[in-house]
Amino acid sequence: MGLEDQLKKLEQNGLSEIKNSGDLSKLNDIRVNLLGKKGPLTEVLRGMRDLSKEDRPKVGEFANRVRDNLTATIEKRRTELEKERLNRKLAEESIDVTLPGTPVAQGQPHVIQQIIDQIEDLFLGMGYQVVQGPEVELDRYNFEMLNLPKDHPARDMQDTFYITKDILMRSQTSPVQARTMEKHDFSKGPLKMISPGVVYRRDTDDATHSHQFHQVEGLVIDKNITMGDLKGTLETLAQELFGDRFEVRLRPSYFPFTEPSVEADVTCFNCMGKGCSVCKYTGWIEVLGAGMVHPNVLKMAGVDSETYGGFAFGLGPDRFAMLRYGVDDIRNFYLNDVRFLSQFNKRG
Ligand code: 2NL
Repeated sequence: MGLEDQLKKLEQNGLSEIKNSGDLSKLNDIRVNLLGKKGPLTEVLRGMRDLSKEDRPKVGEFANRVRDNLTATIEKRRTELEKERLNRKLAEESIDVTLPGTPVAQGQPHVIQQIIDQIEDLFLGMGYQVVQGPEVELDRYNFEMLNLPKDHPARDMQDTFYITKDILMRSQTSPVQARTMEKHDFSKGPLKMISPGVVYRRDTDDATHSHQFHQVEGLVIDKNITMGDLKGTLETLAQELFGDRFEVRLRPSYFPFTEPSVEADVTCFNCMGKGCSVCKYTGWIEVLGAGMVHPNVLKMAGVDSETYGGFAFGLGPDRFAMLRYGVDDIRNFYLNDVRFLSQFNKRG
């Protein structure tokens, strides 16, 4: 067989081998076999030494074309196989974007804190400052400065956690207000503050009593503050926490630190004032205590009680939460059972 025939046969065999090659590594083997130094093409080209000078360029050109054709076909096949491999990979590794995601457990502020946050936002919006203070207090700030005389029953060892004769766990957040009033420079403007926080009483825990609970107290001191200012403020608070249609009613009461003192009721959320078992058929629910700051309290904090006066109120976020969510046992708030607390997860 002449060299040209050998080349033609080699080309045909090569092309069909390339066409039938099923994967990239086989294709590479084929390329090395066909075109490598020990391959048939090199072998044929070596035979060109024996050709005449006239035949050599013609056969040489033919051989080059065969090599180029084989090389180009191998490249084409390689591109095809690579594309196939990529498509296979994409199909195998495809992500089903419609699959439901893995839920991430998310916490939320404690339900009592949610209520405190809401109260803070409201009063911050009305220009009040939010002030915190120590839970371990001096008797002086917790009682003395709030016009609670030494023989007052609230100062009884039975009712308060005393640490020493003069140091106690605060039984209200008023000491924070006494401290703030004492420091306030009234020539720079009025004092408007709320003090949210934890307070302590020596109570035996039951459905309606907890030895540790929360209080938010509010205090405004300025010239010409009236009971009307107090009532308007409490109405704004009730409507923020319960809804637009809620009204506030003040009843006379007694606290040592206010004179006059009042108890504030809001429209019963259950019957909207008609009378039901929740409000004991009065149409009203008691939610907080308040009053005009007692002149003695002003004097003891170094405030001129002839020029300045103000109102104060104290409320229990625990009671608010119980009313709002129909919780009948205060201890639920302190057991930290996630099954209970997660019910108040606004994020669901
Ligand atoms: C309640 C209601 C109240 C106050 C707290 C207060 C604070 C200062 C001056 C005057 Cl610094 N008053 N706080 C006033 C009225 C009621 O709490 O049921 N307390 C046992």
